[in-house]
Amino acid sequence: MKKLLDSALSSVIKRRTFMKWGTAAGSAAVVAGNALPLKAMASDSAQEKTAEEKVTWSACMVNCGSRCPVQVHTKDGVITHVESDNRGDDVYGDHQIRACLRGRSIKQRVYNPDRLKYPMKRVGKRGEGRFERISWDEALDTIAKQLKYTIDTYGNDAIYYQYGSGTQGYKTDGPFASKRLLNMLGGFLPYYGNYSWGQIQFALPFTYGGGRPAAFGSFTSEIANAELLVMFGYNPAETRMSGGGEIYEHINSVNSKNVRTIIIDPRYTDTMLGKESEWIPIRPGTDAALVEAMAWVLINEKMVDEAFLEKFCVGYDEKTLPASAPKNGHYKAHILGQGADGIEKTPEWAAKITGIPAKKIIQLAREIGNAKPAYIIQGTGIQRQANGEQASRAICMLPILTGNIGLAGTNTGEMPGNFGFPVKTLPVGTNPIKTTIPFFKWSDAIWRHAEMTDKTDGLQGGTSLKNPIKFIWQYAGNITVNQHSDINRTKEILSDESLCEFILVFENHMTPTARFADILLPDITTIENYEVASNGYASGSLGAVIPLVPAIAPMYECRSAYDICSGIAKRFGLEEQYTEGKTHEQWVAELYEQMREEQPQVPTLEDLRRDGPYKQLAPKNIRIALEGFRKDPVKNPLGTPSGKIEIYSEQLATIATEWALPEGDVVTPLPQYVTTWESHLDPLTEKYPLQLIGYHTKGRVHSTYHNVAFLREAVTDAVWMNPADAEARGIKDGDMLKVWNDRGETRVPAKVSPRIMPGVAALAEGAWYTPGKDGVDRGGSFNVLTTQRNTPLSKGNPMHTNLVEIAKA
Ligand SMILES: Nc1nc2c(c(=O)[nH]1)N[C@H]1C(S)=C(S)[C@@H](COP(=O)(O)OP(=O)(O)OC[C@H]3O[C@@H](n4cnc5c(=O)[nH]c(N)nc54)[C@H](O)[C@@H]3O)O[C@H]1N2
Ligand SMILES: Nc1nc2c(c(=O)[nH]1)N[C@H]1C(S)=C(S)[C@@H](COP(=O)(O)OP(=O)(O)OC[C@H]3O[C@@H](n4cnc5c(=O)[nH]c(N)nc54)[C@H](O)[C@@H]3O)O[C@H]1N2
Ligand code: SF4
Ligand SMILES: [Mo]
Repeated sequence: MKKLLDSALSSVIKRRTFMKWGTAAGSAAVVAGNALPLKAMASDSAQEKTAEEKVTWSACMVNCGSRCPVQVHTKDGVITHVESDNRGDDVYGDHQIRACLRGRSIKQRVYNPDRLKYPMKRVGKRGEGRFERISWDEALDTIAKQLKYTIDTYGNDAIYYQYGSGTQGYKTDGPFASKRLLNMLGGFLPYYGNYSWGQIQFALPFTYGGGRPAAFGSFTSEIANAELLVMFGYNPAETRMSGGGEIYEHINSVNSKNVRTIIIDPRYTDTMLGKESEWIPIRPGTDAALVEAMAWVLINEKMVDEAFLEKFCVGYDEKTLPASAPKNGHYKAHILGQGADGIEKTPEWAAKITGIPAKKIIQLAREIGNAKPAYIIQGTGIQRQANGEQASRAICMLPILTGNIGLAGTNTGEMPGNFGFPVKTLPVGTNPIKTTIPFFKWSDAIWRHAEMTDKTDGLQGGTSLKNPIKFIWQYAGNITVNQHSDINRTKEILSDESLCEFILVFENHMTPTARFADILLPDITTIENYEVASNGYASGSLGAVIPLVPAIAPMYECRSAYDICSGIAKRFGLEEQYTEGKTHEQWVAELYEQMREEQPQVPTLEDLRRDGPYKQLAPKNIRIALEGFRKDPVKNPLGTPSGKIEIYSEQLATIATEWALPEGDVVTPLPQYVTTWESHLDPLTEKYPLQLIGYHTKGRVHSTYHNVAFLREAVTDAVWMNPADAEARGIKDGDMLKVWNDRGETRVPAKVSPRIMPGVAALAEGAWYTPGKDGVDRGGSFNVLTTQRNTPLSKGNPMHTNLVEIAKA
């Protein structure tokens, strides 16, 4: 048993190249001064005492959009290795949901030297990372006391439930367990929107109406019915990696008809790699200008679908322009130079903005105009720009103008739709606090809550905040430090302990956010927990019900959030109300039975846990976005005020006049290109000449899996630079660089490559913030460079809009 543990641990630890460590082979492993008590890892559970190998179904539950089952092999209660879904014949439709390298290295996350072992309280200054071990009783007493104090002194709205997507797959634990408790205590300040889709999700309901699945278009299976596939910053080979999900369906669809594929992205991404028909590099933040010039070509060459526009849309030309709009307020006038700005959106005009030659723009417009049908899609990097709302609406103009909507082989221009199996969740009750803040504005709500209103900062459900945030509840997130913008500013805000008085963090590892905790709680990993998960939100047509059974006993003193919250509830005399007399596992089983009553085709829980995930394909009739509307727009109107596709949005026209926007921010009723701060046209380019964009890397999921050493070796963090930009700075591939702007600086090696366009640099987000003694980040952590200034409409995260300078370190 001990031998097995030693070898499991040392195989993890040996690979750890980026932190000093020492192991005493065969005895305790010492990592960064942190003794791993092997005894604490021993399990007493009877079933794990046999020397037989056991295989347990579990899953990778992180927020990558997929959700891959894994088979965890254990011997004597110790994980030996992890296998993917390998059942069946793997034919498309009943294909294996194969985990990527990250999921397959889940053992390295579970047995990680950073693993938290017992509850701790902060000693020293907040953020210093100095902690003292405490008992669970002391931890729970402290949390209960602080909750009570916060509620009595300020009110429940001073407690903020922080964004955190590390256990996206949970249905009964984690976020659900947390919110169930907080609601019982009188509620908490909630956020709306999210870091992933903040802008697109806010903007597109103005065009297509709300009430649909979150900003979701046609399934990627529809690509098989298309003649042309146009992808704006959509990179499924890296960000939709699971064998069950979008990329698999995407490849399957493209290959089945050899569909012509055009990808528009400043980077030559993994989705291309010789499989694309054409790569069109574009200057970041300028997609809307490209679309407008293509609209100019389509209009002038009579390739727009006038009948479609008249019947299904509002605001294309004067025929359907709302009465409240100004004369020539329609899209056609705007494109032809007869609108308010008087600028004709010619290919030459757009060429200067986008960096794409006019001839190429004309050719692309003609291709789209002639392709019947065309499947047009965008990723979410585009909307993580300062004009992200405009760009995401603008891209949808291509399918709208050409009538590529609601038919086989088409897409609305949105992210693809996916099938979600309806697994039941732990009931969380209701939150009496009705005012919500945009997900991105929590750091403001700590220090300037009194200035925040609906019209300035996007509050919803109320017009002001009674209280600042005094208590942050961070479950499975690295947002509070690493994943939010402008780490140096965030640190400044958090280090003033008179502002936010308490930070509670539930984690598996000692992350940059964990270091800022006042009380730090060691959560069990998903491999140590019971759950029944559904497929992820990017699983293509393949729905799944995925069983999780603990492969190993909880390590060290780790506890589940459900158990922790039960313990806090007990201190409020609410234990019985919280648990209803049930353990977490009993909830899982009960909710599963409730689902089976509605979905009788699903196997019993016992069978599911033994045989592995149950799979079910999406019904055919949900795969084409807006199909019902296209068939009968009267019977199936959209959720917009007019019931039609709103090219001109009266709602946005109202917002444009009523909201208080900072200088330089605009909201417009039409989807159009707007220049922004820190664009290629900002005078700041004199000091910081390079546009730095981020992207999500196959090397990790945000910051999760960052501490798996062999993933760091496989996908090195490096800043992409075009050879022309590198040469101008005397930089060679592999050189250590400093990348900086007024907000901060990071050190990261160079990747000099023609895979990135000139004038633009790119760095993967998610690396752990690792400041040196001088305060400069050595970890390649992107968010030392980003700003807390929000986008105009959703008040969201423009994390890919940054001007920087780069030099050899
Ligand atoms: N610059 C820049 N910043 C970005 C982005 C960007 O593109 N650029 N992207 C943004 C986006 S889209 C998102 S969604 C966010 C993501 O931000 P987060 O939601 O913070 O995601 P992660 O960084 O993966 O952090 C998840 C944390 O959960 C922990 N965790 C994993 N499993 C468990 C568990 O079982 N229990 C507990 N308690 N903890 C667990 C992990 O250790 C990790 O620290 O980042 C945003 N930040
Ligand atoms: N492996 C892995 N998978 C993930 C994640 C992860 O961290 N790792 N994160 C998951 C989450 S929560 C999310 S939200 C998604 C995000 O995944 P994506 O939607 O793919 O988002 P990004 O990677 O931010 O950006 C996508 C592409 O947009 C490009 N881009 C940036 N700015 C512009 C622009 O102005 N115009 C154009 N045309 N392109 C631009 C970038 O170069 C990048 O290739 O990925 C999910 N999947
Ligand atoms: S990271 Fe995503 S694609 Fe990879 S195994 Fe986990 S769920 Fe699957
Ligand atoms: Mo995300």
